[in-house]
Amino acid sequence: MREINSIHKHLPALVAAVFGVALTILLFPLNFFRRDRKQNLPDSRFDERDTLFARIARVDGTPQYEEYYSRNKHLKSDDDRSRSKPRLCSEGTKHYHPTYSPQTRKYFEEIEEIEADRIVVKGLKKKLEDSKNPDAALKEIIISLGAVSVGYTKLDREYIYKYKGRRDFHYGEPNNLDHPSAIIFLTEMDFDRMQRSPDAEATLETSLQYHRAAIIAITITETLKSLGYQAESNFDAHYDLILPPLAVNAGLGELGRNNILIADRYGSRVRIGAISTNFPLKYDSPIYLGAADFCEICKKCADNCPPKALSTGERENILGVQKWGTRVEQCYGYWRSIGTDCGVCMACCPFSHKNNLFHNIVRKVIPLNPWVRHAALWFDDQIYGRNWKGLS
Ligand code: B12
Ligand code: SF4
Ligand code: SF4
Repeated sequence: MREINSIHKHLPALVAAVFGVALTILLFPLNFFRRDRKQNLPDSRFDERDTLFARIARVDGTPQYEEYYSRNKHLKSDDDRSRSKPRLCSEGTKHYHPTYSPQTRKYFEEIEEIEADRIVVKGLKKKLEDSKNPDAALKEIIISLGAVSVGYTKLDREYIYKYKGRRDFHYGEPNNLDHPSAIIFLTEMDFDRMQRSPDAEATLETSLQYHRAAIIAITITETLKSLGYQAESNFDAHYDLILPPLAVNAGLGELGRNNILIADRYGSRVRIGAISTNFPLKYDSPIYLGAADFCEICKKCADNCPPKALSTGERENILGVQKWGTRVEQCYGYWRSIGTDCGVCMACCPFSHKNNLFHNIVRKVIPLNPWVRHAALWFDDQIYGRNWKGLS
């Protein structure tokens, strides 16, 4: 009897101890002992002419078309097939929407017309001239223009396209950009609109954020030029740079299985904009979110990608870099068959959940160890489901 009383007396302490030990094991910060997994640089520079959008931009009968497919015969039939399908946002495509699709087109067309506002540039120039810490002031300015994150990084030449190729007039020109640094920033894609992926509303959000990112990049470029520095903008269809790896180096996130950036607090639900420059900048360092480690067990993007364009397997060596690849023809071919830019792999990623207190606590513990990642994935599957439904 005395023994039972004694157990009863000590039961709360015992339960607390067991719970404490379990919690310590679950939250043990194994990442503390993690050796830095530094990314290799790609072993060659990428030719912009080989990017999918540049390939699709070629027009049958032009010298550029003939030149490209004489060197890349194996790509011709796939590309011709994609080109023969209706254009994105066209009437008659599966996900055409009478309001969103024309609006999306209009936003994309307007991006080509964007010019920096001279009065805004004058004000920003003064702000940077008056600042004791222009490097930090520039970050504040970029956030005030609508970005959610900004980072600075050295501009490795491996991330500058070797040749230009998106438009016929510069097709095949060597890209001689030699700026030492890059300013990389992110704009957030609206959570609710992205939940509609692959519907037209998600593509509208793509166009809106491309628009916003272009205004920011062009405004900052003009401001830096007005201070006497060199600068070039990178935004939709106007790229010198491969952006996701630069965003990783600028400390904005990690590369995921979905082959795009998983950013801190926003997951993949971001657009990336950039300015290359010789403006003096203090570089940021890459961060560890546990995201790529989580990708090893998650695979949600690959399982839910409608044309199965993402890998469910191990990372591969792609041009000297260990990463998961994308079957780009499958991805883009699917876009042309439905008339939108899909976006399921951005929207369904558990890291893309809303930026709120609950999800941010989970984001904080995910880097700790593999047990937390398994638990987080199990809860994610229970709460949000494994199969992408979106809101459509
Ligand atoms: C061409 C292109 C496409 C093509 C081809 C993609 C491809 N993998 O090549 C298609 C049409 C398929 C496509 C699809 C999409 N795209 Co896209 N695309 C681009 C574009 C214009 C060029 C990319 C490129 O040069 N690819 C050729 C080579 C480099 O590709 P790769 O070897 O597969 O390398 C990829 C990654 O591994 C990474 N990378 C390359 N080298 C290295 C090295 C290291 C060390 C690391 C860590 C990473 C890394 O960057 C490449 C990104 O595509 C970029 C803008 C830009 N300038 O970066 C946007 C861009 C990558 N796309 C973007 C997005 C969001 C998408 C989509 C989700 C569509 C959508 N709804 O917006 C899908 C996702 C497809 C996927 N899961 O891969 C965003 C990514 C934002 C983010 N969160 O990271 C970008 C940055 C546009 C932007 N300004 O925001 N895209
Ligand atoms: S959905 Fe899962 S596997 Fe895909 S990028 Fe996000 S975390 Fe990684
Ligand atoms: S955009 Fe859609 S089709 Fe392309 S990789 Fe992502 S989920 Fe797959």
